[in-house]
This record gives sequence, C-alpha cells and structure tokens, in this order.
Amino acid sequence: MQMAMAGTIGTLVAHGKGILAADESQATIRRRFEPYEIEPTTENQRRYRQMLFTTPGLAEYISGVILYDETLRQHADDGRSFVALLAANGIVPGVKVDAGTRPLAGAPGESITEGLDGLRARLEEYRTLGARFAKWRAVITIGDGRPSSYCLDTNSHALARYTALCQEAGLVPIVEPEVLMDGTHSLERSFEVAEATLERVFAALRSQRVALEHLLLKPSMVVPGVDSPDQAGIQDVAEATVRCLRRAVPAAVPGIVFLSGGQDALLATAHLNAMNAMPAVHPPAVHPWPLSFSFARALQGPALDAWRGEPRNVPAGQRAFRHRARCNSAASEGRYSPEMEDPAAGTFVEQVRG
Ligand code: 5MM
Repeated sequence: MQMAMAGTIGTLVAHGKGILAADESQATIRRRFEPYEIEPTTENQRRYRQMLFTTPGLAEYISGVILYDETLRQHADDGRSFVALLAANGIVPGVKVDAGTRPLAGAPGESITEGLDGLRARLEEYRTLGARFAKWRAVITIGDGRPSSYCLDTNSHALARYTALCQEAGLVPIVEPEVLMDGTHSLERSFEVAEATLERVFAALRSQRVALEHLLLKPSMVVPGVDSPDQAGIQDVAEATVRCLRRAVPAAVPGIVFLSGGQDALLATAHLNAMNAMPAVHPPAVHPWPLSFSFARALQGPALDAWRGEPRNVPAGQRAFRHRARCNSAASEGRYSPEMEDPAAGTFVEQVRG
C-alpha cells in the first residue's frame, strides 16, 4: 500500500508537471458556466470535461486530474470511461471526496467541511473505480475576529480524519486548507493566518498518526485580500509564501501543489515561477519540497472562455488549456517567462518586467 502511494506521489509531482483540478461541484460549475449562458446540464458538463481531458499533448504537463464523483463515472464519446482515458495517457485520476462546506455551528461567517460519514466505504468504491488519489478542501476566511481558533481546530481535525482514512485505503490524500483571498486584509495578515492554519493542520495530522511522507499539501499562496488597498508585487508574494511554508510545513512532505484561489491566471503562473526561481533569496535554489500547481480556475479559465459551450470551439478551448498547462509546467521549474504568453498579453509582459 505504502509503495503504491509513494509511486502515485512520484508521478503526481514529477518534474515539470502539475495537477488539473476539475472537481467542481454542481453549484460551482453552474457559477462558472453562467457568464457564458451555458446550460449546466450533465451532458454539457461531460462535453466540457471531455474537451479538457482529450487535449492533445496534455500529459506532457499534467500528471493528475481531480474529478468530481459524477465525472469519475462518466465516459467519453468513444465509450471509454474518463478514468480509463486519463490512465491510458499516463495521467493519474483522483477524486474530490468531501461533501462541501456548511456553516460552522457557533461561529458566524465560518464553515466546516462535511463528508466524513461513510467515507471509509466510499474510498473503497473510488479505488475500485480507478481513483488513485483524493482531495478534501477546508475553507478559512479572514475578517473581523476570523478565523477563530475553533474554526481552525475543527477543520484541521476533519482534514486529518480524512487523511488517515485515505492512507488506510491506499489513496494518496491531497490536504487542501484554503485561506480565501476575499477581504481587505494585508499581505502580513494573510501570512499570519496561513502560518496558523498550517501549524494546526500539521498538529492534527501528527496526532492522528498520519504518514507525512504519503500526502500532498494543496495550500493557498500568501496574497493580500483582493480588496486590500496594498496589493503586493510578484516577488513579495513569492517570498512571503515560501517563508510561510518553510516555517510551517515539515520537510517530510513530498510535494506542495498550490490552488489558484481566484487569482488572475497569468499572475498565478508568475507567482509560482517566482517561487521556483529565487536563488538570490534562499540559496541554493532548492526548496525542501517540489512546488507545483493543482489549479482549477487558473488552468481552465481561458479554455472555458474560448470554448463557450460551442462544439466548433473545442480546438480553440484545447489550445488555450494546453497553453496554460505549458506555462504552469515551466513555472514549476522556474523557467516561465512572460514572453511565452500571446501578444494579446502584452500588458502583462510589461507588468512583470516592472
Ligand atoms: C474545482 O473547484 C474545487 C472544488 O470546489 P467546490 O467543492 O466548491 O465545487 C476546489 O477545491 C479547487 O480544487 C481548488 O479550490 C483549486 O481551485 P482554484 O480555482 O482555486 O485553483
């Protein structure tokens, strides 16, 4: 079991590769489709995911895909299950196993992620269906009096319960404590909350006898609130994020794959790249763990924008998707440059050059 998990982790964090998060729940995919007036039918969701998963050359940049329960059971037009299709291309199928967030009793404005009831049996089924890794997302908000210590503890406890059950079932757990970007908070406040969150999460993991060597961490980058008057530069974000991770994440963890959290797609790539190309800050330029990506919006956004639900736009959607996958692959090795973007991204090139 442990050998198998180590093998899966090695594949997921292979050099120059990252993970596509395509595990949007019904409510989330409805929100993503809405601006394009795409009906969120089961068939449209299947066609959208098929476009992503059949993108030519994807396996060069993408090592794994996180699926939603329904997608894990769906098939491509050629009759192959999505799981079989991905596996045939050397891409590891994974699955979101949490049941989403609900209000945390006694903590107004905070949430707890549910889904522990019956999880052991569900993990068995997911394994049989071909999943090799799993994901559970906890959501932490920053605001007046938030996050509460109570919220950090209950979410860390649930994350650790999930992680222990995954390891028992031989599925690699991705541990995702997302600190939301919503708010007016500063970069410093974001740092404090990220550090406190990671400390609680790793304390809970240890107390629940989890093997740190057999999990992947999926954290947020340390960024100021989206409405903060003091936005941070690319280097500031990269340095704050790496400093925070170095303080809170044990070196035994075999890989860190960031979420994008609603950042502009190109900026998320630039942040990841800056972290992987910072010899001047932390010589030598080697971090204790590979730093890669497990993006949803920052990988899919431009593809969805090109596709717009139209069959004739599939090639354009796949081009846009492959392009972002390629740029993020380069960023995971610190060799991304804004020149890799289209001429249409000229403004961004100038912004990065400063
Ligand atoms: C794809 O979205 C994932 C599931 O969200 P819901 O359960 O709310 O539908 C989400 O966990 C996602 O994997 C991460 O947040 C990363 O996505 P971003 O867009 O932040 O990179």
